[in-house]
Amino acid sequence: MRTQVGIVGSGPAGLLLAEILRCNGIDAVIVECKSRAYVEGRIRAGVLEQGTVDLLREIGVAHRLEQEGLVHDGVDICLDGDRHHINFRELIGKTVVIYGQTEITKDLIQARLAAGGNILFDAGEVSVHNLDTDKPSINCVINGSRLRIDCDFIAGCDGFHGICRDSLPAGQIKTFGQTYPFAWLGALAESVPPSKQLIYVRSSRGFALFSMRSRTISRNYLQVGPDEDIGQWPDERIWQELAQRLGEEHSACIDAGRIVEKSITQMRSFVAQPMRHGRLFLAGDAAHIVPPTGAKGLNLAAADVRCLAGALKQYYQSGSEDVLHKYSATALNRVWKAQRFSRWMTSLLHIYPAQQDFENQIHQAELDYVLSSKAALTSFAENYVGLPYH
Ligand code: FAS
Ligand code: PHB
Repeated sequence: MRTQVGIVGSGPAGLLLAEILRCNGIDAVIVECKSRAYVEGRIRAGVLEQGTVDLLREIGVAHRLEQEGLVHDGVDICLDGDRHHINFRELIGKTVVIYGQTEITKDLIQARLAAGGNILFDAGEVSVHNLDTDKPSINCVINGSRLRIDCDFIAGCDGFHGICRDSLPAGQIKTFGQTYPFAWLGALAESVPPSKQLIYVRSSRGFALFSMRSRTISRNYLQVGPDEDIGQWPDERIWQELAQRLGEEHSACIDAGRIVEKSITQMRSFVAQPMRHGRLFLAGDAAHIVPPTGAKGLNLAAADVRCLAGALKQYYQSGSEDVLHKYSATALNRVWKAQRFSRWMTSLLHIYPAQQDFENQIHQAELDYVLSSKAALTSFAENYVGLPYH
């Protein structure tokens, strides 16, 4: 098979890149190791920056988002029972939209298939080759047959556990990162969210987050130990702990409905740089991971592919590789700022192990200060809604 851009991975990064390229007349093939049902069934992010919404609108994939997305003018932060609303619209005139990553994935897959694009699901033995030449290729097994896809370029959009980042020659890439002494237990439930706002909670028992997917579907999170066993968390215990952390004054509004999915997500910060080697370009979680506190993971993936698609468009229109050569530095400029904000917000809201009591006091004082300072709240708002694109 021959294509202009071979894409490994059909998560948000791969799907969004393929759709932007298609809108610009650039051919792509997506190779995905899982099934369509598996990809569409993954429960992940929920908050979209305005830039991500604008991008989906530009490529004509925002119809359902316009109908079902929930525009939020801010978030609530609850500190030991005291609740504060941070109004982004008042502070900086911007908002965010709540719309599940699952729905974005479904919308993008439907748009691609409806336009005659292809996604090679259930691909086995995926590997990438000849990255240092102008004829890179993707090898895989589809329905038992070996396939080689000859490309001009390859986009590694295969997430943190994919094969593209590890296909770069040893020593060509530097990685940075840290893990956190806690994880998130996420629960998706058929229940009316306790508030129209997202509520981030810092309590002596640990962090909690009350989010949503619609007015009748809630998506809630609890800080748990890094090695927590989900089997120790029956639904009743999850609802009880959420209520205890939110505090007596506000927890009366909690609707303890049926939990339809629960899972534990490890917390890490990770960056691989540069995000390019030869004709292979990394985008999204393949290149970076942020702790989900700041709701940046999906939005960073969108920013990466917006940048990469622009560079590929210039190449195919003019033959110039100037913007392609700048891709990694441009993307990393935004990635590191999102890393900073995500780690900072995680530190403010989570309780670290007892041996870090001094740190916990500092974080509490910092959150106290942020909630009392318009300047600090404005900075929080600028970062949460998404910094301007480069
Ligand atoms: P993805 O991981 O989404 O997609 C990569 C794709 O590549 C997958 O479909 C995978 O099957 C495929 N793939 C992997 N290896 C392959 C191979 N060898 N060959 C072919 N295909 C291969 N972000 C937030 O902002 N808020 C959240 O609340 C949040 N919660 C999360 C919870 C979990 C459990 C996880 C893992 C992540 C969460 N994230 C969250 C981050 C998440 O939303 C990512 O940032 C987002 O999925 C990034 O999209 P992609 O870069 O496309 O990577
Ligand atoms: C979510 O709804 O999944 C969500 C919302 C805000 C976050 C993280 C996750 O900071």
